[in-house]
Amino acid sequence: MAGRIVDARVVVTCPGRNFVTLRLETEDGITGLGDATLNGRELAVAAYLTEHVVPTLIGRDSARIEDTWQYLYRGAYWRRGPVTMSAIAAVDTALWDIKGKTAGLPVYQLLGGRSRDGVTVYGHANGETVEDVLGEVARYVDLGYRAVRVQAGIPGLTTTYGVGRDRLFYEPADAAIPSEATWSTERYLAHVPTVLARVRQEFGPELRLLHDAHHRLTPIEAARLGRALEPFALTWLEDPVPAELQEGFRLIRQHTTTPLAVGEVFNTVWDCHRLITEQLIDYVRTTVVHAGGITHLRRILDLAALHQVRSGSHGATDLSPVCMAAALHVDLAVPNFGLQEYMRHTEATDAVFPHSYRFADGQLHPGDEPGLGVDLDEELAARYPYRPASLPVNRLEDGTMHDW
Ligand code: KDG
Ligand code: MG
Repeated sequence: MAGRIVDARVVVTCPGRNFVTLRLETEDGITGLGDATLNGRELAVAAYLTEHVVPTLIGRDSARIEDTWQYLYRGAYWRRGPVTMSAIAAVDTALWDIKGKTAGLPVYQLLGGRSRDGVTVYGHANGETVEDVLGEVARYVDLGYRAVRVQAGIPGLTTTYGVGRDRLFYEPADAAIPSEATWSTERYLAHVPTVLARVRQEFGPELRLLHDAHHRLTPIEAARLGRALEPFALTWLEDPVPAELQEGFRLIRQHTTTPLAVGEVFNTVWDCHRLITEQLIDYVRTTVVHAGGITHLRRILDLAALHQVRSGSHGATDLSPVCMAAALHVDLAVPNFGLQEYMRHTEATDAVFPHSYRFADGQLHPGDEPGLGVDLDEELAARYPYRPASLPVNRLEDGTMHDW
């Protein structure tokens, strides 16, 4: 028995980028960690936790994960939204960590045990030119990856989403006041199919290829892109349109057989229930941290399983190793796992969050330590104080605000 929660602390640290972590401790001295990082809005979640959640946790039975989830969700009255759901996620994840440690079992065992041997991941190959991109894809293949997301610079645009300075990680939050990028759908639609064509030609039919449109198209533009990409057999086209409008996917679906993935900005099942039940998407990309923790992600994936929609959890560097570990336990257990994104963290981040998950042969393995298998070195974390950093904004070439 782990017993009652006696301490709850929010740790904000910036080992290269900002992370918000909740650490819970029980009367029996068992600790649990939960990721609460929301890129560019970190302190909003930290304040939500500190001011409104932590006081309600002290004295609460750490074993009651579902009841605590319902308390924080229904009890808030102002439900849903990324800040609230990231805060709930942090508590939920920490409680699963505690339950695993109490039982002496890795979390995936509590979720029903393994459904597969390892979690297949995709890396993030990017470059300004097609030649750069080909070189980066080759590097991922050499590292053992079986799936690669391909992002390229667009001729005529100075910066492009997904193309960064660092090779194994990509950090778009680059300035305290959002930097401004320029976007042209016409230039993008003219160029991207030529890049995917080259990559498919060079690497053959077996390598799984993906591409992220990052919410910038209208449904009919996305339909056109999906159709143009059909010959290159993508595993998925991600976030083709801003997804507030779930019905928008019907139009895309009518025109293309390119599989669709969406969900990194979703917070609850209510953001995607129509997409799932009408089979308008193929992969749902919600994450542990932004969608209410392991408890709620599992609920979304159970609905998805009924409709042959698979998981594709977001795994960018702005989700901490605590979230990555939690995602891997879910990935290993659920019947409808699809693919897991894996953008590597910096060495400094890995040092602050020592973890048992390991990469081998294109797969991640969460390890068999009780709980999540991640720790937080608080002394080291304290050496990296918070630094304000926002995600960029986008304007069309004539200055009109556009989706980033
Ligand atoms: O914070 C925003 C990033 O997580 C996002 O831009 C990364 O789209 C992304 C992806 O698929 O990794
Ligand atoms: Mg994405």
